[in-house]
Amino acid sequence: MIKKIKPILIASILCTPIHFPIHAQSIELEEFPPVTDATLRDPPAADWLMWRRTLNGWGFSPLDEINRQNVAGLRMVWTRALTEGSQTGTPLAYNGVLYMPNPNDVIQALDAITGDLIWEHRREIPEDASEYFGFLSSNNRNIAIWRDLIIDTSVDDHIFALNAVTGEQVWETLVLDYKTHPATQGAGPIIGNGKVFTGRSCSPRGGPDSCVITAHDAATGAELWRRRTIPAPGEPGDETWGDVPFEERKHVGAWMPPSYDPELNRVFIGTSVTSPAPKFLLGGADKKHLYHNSTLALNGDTGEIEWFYQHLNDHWDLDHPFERLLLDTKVSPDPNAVSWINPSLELGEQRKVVTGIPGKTGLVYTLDRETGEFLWARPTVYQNVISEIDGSSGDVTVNPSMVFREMGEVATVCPNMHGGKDWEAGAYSPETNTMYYPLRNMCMPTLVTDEESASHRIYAMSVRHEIAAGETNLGTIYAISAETGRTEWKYEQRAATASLIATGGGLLFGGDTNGRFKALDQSTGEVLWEINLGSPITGYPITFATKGKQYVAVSTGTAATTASFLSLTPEYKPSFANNLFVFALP
Ligand SMILES: [Ca+2]
Ligand SMILES: [Ca+2]
Repeated sequence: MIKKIKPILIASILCTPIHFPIHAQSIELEEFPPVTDATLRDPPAADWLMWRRTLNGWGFSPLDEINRQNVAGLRMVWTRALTEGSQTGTPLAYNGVLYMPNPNDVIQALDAITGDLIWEHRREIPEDASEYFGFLSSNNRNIAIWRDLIIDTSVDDHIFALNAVTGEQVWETLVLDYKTHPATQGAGPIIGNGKVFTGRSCSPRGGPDSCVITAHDAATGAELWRRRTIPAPGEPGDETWGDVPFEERKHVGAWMPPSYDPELNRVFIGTSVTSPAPKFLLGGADKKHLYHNSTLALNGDTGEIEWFYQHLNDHWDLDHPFERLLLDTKVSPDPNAVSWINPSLELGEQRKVVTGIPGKTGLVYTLDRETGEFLWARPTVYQNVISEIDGSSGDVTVNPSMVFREMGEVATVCPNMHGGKDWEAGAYSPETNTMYYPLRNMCMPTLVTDEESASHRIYAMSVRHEIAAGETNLGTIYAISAETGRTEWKYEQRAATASLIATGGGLLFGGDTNGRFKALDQSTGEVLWEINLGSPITGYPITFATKGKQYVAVSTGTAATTASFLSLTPEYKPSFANNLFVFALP
C-alpha cells in the first residue's frame, strides 16, 4: 500500500500551492509501517500516536530513560517557530518524525532528531470564514494518525486526511456548512476501530443541528454517524427543555477530543453549557436541558447514547468537555477526603471506571464506565456552585443561592469560566494509580445581562476574573489517588499551571503561563528541573523515543485564556511566541 514516490510526483507536489518545498531528508517511504487499530490500542513505548497518547486519555508514556535521577541534565536539542494563531498543539511522534499541528490547520512533518522540515501542509481557509469564527477556531489542538494518514478537523468545518509520507491531501469530508451551521473545530480526532471520532463547539447562530459529535471512516472519510447533543421534539430528553422551541436550543458543544474503550466499543465525550447560560432565560431553572454538561457514553458503531451522566445544571459557563480517564482500579473512596460516595459501593471492589475532572468546577467524578453508575465525587479547588450530590443516584444539587433568577443579578461564581480546570489536560500514572491535574484558584464576579457591552453576551453574562478569596497562588497541581480519592500531594505557585504528562521515569512534565517548563517528581510534587521558554506553555507536552533515545517536546504561544491568567499575576511579563521545543539528555 505504501509506495515509493517517484521524483516526478514529488515535483508535482512542489507545484501545488498548499505545500512548502519538500526537502531532501524526506521520510524513507518503504520504511513507513502502517499504524493499525491494534497499534493504537497498545502503542509501542517509543511512540506518541494521539492526543493523550492512548485511547484511555491517560497522557502517560512508559519511557524511563529520563527519570528522577537524571532529569536535571535535560537540555534543548532543537526549536522551531510555529504559525500564528491560538497555539495549543500536540505533536505526534512516529517513525522518526514529529507531526506538528500548527494554528489554522497548518501541519508539519519534522525530523524528530534534527527538527528539519520534511513537509508542510497549509489548508486553504476561505476568506469569509473569519466572519463566522473567532480566535478560538485557529486552535489546532491535536491530529490523529491511522495507517499512512494524518487526520485533522478544519477551521472550515471539514475533516481531512493527508498522506503521512508526502503531506498530500488524500480525502476531505464536509461536516457542516459553516455559513449556515458554524461550529468551532479547535479539537481534532481520536481514532478507534478505523473510525474517526470528533466533537466540536457550536455557534448559537448554527442552532441545534450544528451541535454534533461524529464518526467517519478513517480510510475514506465517509460519515458513519452523527449524534446531536440536543434532543429534538419526540426524542428522549426533549421534555428536559420544557417549551423551548427546538431552534432556540443552542450551543451544547463537545469541544474537546473524546476517549474510547475498544472492549466496550464506546466513545466517552463531554459537553458544554447552553447559550444563554442562566436557565431562567431558557424555559426555567428547574429544567435539565440535556445533554448539556454531561458525560455521554456513545456506541462506537451507531452513536447511540448508551448512558449519560449530567455533572452540573450550568447557569455560569462551567463547561464539562474535558478529557475522560478510562481505567480499571480498586475503588475505596476515603470518607475523610471524598465528599460524596455511593453507599452501595463495596470498598475495594475492582471496577472499570471513567474518572478525572471533566469540568471547570474542578470536581473529580468517578463513574462505572459500563453502566454509568455514580461511584464517588469530590471537590478540589474552591467551588460554590454544587452543594450536594446524592450518592445513591448521583443526582447533583446546585447551590440555590448561586442560581440566577432575573436580569441584573450579580454573584461571585467559583471557579470561573477558565476553571478550576479548563482545556489544559491532566494525566494519570498507572505506576502510582494517581491522577495529576493542573488547576487554578479562580472566581468570577458575574452580572446577568444581555446588553451589547456584556463581556460574554453569548451567555448573557458580564464577568471579571479574580484569584479565589484567601488564596495568593493562581496555579496548582493536585495529585489525587484514583483508588481512595485522597490528595496525595498538592503543588502551588503564582503562575497558572498548564497541561501535564506522566512518564515511566516517575516524572510529570508541565508548564505555566510564565513560560516555565518543569519536571516534577510524581510521588512528591518536587520540582526536579525547570527551563524558561519565554512564552506561556500552551501546547500539550509529549515524550517519545527514536533510535533508542528519549525526547520531550512541548510548545509555547498564546491561547484564549493566557491573557486572563496573566492579568492576575501582573509581575509576570512573558513574550507570546508560538514555538516548538524538543529536549533530551546529553
Ligand atoms: Ca485543525
Ligand atoms: Ca463555554
